[in-house]
Amino acid sequence: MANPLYDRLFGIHAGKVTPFLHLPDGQTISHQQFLETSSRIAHVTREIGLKPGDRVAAQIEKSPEALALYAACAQAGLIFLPLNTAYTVDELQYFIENSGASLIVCDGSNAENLAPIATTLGSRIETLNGDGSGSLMDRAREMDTVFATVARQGDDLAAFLYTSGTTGRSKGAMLTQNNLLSNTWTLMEEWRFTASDVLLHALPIFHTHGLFVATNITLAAGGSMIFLPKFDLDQMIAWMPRATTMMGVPTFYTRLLGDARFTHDLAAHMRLFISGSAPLLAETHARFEALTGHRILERYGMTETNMNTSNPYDGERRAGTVGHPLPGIELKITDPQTGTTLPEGEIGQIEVRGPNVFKGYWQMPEKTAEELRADGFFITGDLGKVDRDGYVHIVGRNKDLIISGGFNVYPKEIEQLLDDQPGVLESAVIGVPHPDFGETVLGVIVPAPGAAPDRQAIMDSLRRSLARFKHPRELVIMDELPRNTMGKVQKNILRDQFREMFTSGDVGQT
Ligand code: MLC
Ligand code: AMP
Repeated sequence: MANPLYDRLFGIHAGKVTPFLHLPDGQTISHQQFLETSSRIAHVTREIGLKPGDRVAAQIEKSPEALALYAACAQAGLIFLPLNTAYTVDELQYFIENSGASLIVCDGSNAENLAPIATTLGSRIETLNGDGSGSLMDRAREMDTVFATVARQGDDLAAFLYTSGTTGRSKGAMLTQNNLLSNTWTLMEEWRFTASDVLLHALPIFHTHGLFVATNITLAAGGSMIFLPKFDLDQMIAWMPRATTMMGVPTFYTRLLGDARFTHDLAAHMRLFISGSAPLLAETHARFEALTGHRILERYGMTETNMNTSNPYDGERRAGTVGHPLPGIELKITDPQTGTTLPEGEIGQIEVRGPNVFKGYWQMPEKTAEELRADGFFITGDLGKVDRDGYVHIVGRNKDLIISGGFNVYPKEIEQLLDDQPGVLESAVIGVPHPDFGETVLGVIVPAPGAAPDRQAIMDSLRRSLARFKHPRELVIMDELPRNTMGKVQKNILRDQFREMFTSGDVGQT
């Protein structure tokens, strides 16, 4: 096949007038209309001078046109680099420079801020707003609706997704066409997606979950999506009767359960509810089943690997576990120190190998070698065990990571900024339980001798550099940080100390 990703997900729908996207205003976009939009965008990229293998960085609101940009990149052989809409200009600068993006697609309101970065790099800026307006679509409208798909191999890169690291520097995970496609087929079959499925899609489309898991599977199956710009309870409840399936992070489920309009009857017709990106509490699983009769299907994945494990469609969906390794994917539990495989039932680091595993981090061979073994096993940084029935349990993380509402926050990045603030001697950033986001960010700062750090000024400074979801919900001042005999900060002691800070209900949002 000339271009497996494009041909198998998008090209197969050429000429189909069946609905692909149902929009909140009641409009529907057919497969053919979607393909025409993406082909027009592909022409724009060609006219700008982009060549196969060039990177397209996109920080844009979720819209049909934004999704069509992904398809256009696949068709033109470009590497798609979607970016969280919450990122600040400081954060964007790093991603754009590191990837060497030739084209930046951004919201019109941000074009001026990004112009200096584009000028330095010699890259182009086109704008695309949430309502589909902007220079990209102005140009696209003038283009032909047919584009000759650029030939690509399965091993060619399709996307870069940036993921932060424990050192505080983000790494571009390079995903090939085969990485994405292999996972798509497997999940489509495992979860029995067909052309009759209508997926309630309220996830962002700049991450693996909303872009690859949700969209690719729907495309491969020939189904359709109710394409909501974001998670909104009113919309979720209004549209659920039209859906057959839903995918969400655990916050989606706890929010639905907290709304009296979400009833047994509203969910009765649904075929499947899937959760992932963060741990689903067994208690949420049980409450959901008690109300709706549905057992949420929990799966486990990562940016670098797409999906690794899943609870079964037909068999027992075991609460508090992420199910079995997917077909074609090997999973082992190893000793973090020695790398040797541990006996069944013992806790160690989770390693995975399969066609889903990425190619490495963009221009970071050392980082790649630290996490991706020569034999193809990827060290996930998650700690877990496999029980007697083969179910994988994730029990913790061997990496310093906080997952807030499904978004990853790496403490190091925040600590580096806190340490630089006036009056701060040192800091520690930890994740503590939060009723809505699962975990939330707490900053602990130690004042320099005789100093009295201004917490408000510190928060204002963080706001300028960091995306909102990374901001500490609270900044606590302590005389010193707990350390072990080696001098290492004992974050577990801090986590225990502040465990109930946001669950006892007496602290507001910062
Ligand atoms: C929004 N805010 C968050 C936040 N999302 N803060 C912390 N954590 C988050 N996840 C901020 C908002 O900017 C806002 O700030 C305030 O918190 C409250 O906003 P909200 O209106 O309550 O939040 P909302 O916009 O509804 O977003 C919450 C959410 C969203 C859970 C719906 O974060 C979301 O869609 N998360 C999904 C993330 C995801 O797709 N992850 C997949 C990663 S892929 P203010 O100042 O305006 O009040 C992956 C691999 C895998 O992990 O396995 O899938
Ligand atoms: P990301 O880097 O955004 O892809 O996040 C991947 C991380 O999310 C994994 O390494 C896990 O720590 C976590 N994760 C994903 N799915 C689950 C799940 N079902 N249960 C627990 N953690 C999960």
